Amino acid sequence: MLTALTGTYGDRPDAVRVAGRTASYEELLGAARAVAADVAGAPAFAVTATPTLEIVAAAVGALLAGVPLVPLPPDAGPAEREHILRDSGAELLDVDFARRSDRTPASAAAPGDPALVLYTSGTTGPPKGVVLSAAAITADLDALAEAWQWSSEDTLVHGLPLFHVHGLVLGVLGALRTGSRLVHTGRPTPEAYAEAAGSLYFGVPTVWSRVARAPREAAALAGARLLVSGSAALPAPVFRDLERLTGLRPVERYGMTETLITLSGRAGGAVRPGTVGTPLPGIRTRIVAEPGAEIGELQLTGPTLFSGYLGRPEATAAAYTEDGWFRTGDIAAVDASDGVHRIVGRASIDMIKSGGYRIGAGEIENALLDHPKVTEAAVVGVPDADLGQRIVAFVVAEGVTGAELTDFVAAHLSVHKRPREVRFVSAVPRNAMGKPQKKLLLTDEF
Ligand code: MCA
Ligand code: AMP
Repeated sequence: MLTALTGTYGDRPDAVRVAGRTASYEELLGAARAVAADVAGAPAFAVTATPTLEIVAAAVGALLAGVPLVPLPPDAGPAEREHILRDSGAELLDVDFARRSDRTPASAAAPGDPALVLYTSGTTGPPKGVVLSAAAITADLDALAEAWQWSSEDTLVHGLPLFHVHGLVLGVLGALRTGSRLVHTGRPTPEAYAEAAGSLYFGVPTVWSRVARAPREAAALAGARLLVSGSAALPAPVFRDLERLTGLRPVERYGMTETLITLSGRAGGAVRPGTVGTPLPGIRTRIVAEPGAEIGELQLTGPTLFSGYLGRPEATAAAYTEDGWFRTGDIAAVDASDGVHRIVGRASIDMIKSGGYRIGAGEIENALLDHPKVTEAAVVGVPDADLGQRIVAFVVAEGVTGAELTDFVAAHLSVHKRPREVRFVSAVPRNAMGKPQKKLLLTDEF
């Protein structure tokens, strides 16, 4: 997977730049070898995934040693950290980029062995560990390199978090696979994107909508070759604003932690706003719809799929149909004339996408119910111009403020999982079975 580190494309002093610090491939390899020596033989290891050269060295070290890396969200509170460490059995490693080794430890790892374990939300319960093999990651990166004509001539720029597929797999391992220079801007701000002078840019829709609202910074991207959006739906007005300001039509792609990226528009191809392109090489899709309907659940198969949820064989089995197709839980439609896919929505109201982060309503509800003053809680995603959806919590509670509850969730789980709005109600509407009627919460009455 690490062709750039084997000398294929030569070396350069600024091969990898993360939040203002640069390293050559040789320096990165030396630091990664030291990590590999530290973790060799362990079942897994964890690193706090602050955007730094250290997390890049940890990801490379994991691959060299054949030991899966568990990247911990840097904003995770104690409950989330403890859950991830306990569930994965990983020990937390402190990486020092200045420590170098010139020897790669022997590893018996095979391509199908776990390389990464990424924690992601379901609709209920705590996050599950998604096990990704080196083989799945390599298949995905090669398919994307083909789709985007991504090569060692490129400078990839992004500022996405390094504990999810988008930032870590595409944004770091993708650069090391293709040999493109990497500039991680620390934060995904319009100013930092403009300054970085890249040829290829990655962003979630919230990032692109902020770029589109900063015309001067957006104009600085006109020299790029390709702008790629993913992790949530790119609103058509943002697509049009970007095209007007940069002269580039952004390419949208679709994926999931469990499947990696499976659908994408092509560099040089015709892209239409609101569409996510066609299946990548090796991916097959089908739409499972009610008779007569054109939209239905998107299901897929292919070499980029995960190896399973760590330690949860039932949850893994439930993610597949009886005939072996992965159920995405997304509702989609396919244009019969050209095979271009459109994501229409999600099957479950309990899966929220906010700022490109996937957040399960049940996880937030459980956190709120852990607060001594809260007796009932129901969480929904409400349309939001900046975040796509924003988390709104409806709670029954006395003697506590909304800000206190927001801080409580931010501190216990993650800052990015905090409700952006808390509404106090006298009761959560429920059906005869006692199940919350969340659709009612989205009406004006509440
Ligand atoms: C505010 N802050 C608080 C609180 N309120 N901190 C603690 N407690 C509070 N109550 C602070 C934060 O610490 C932070 O401070 C600042 O407010 C801003 O935080 P936040 O509001 O969360 O940031 P944002 O500006 O809303 O973030 C927007 C974003 C972010 C940058 C677009 O959502 C983002 O990085 N999204 C990317 C998600 C992603 O990569 N998803 C990929 C999933 P300070 O600024 O001081 O730190 S992988 C995937 O989906 C698949 C495979 C795919 O298709 O890609
Ligand atoms: P995650 O596991 O965090 O990667 O979230 C995966 C989910 O993000 C998918 O199931 C979709 O709901 C959503 N998603 C990713 N890319 C897109 C896209 N281009 N358009 C719409 N939804 C997307």
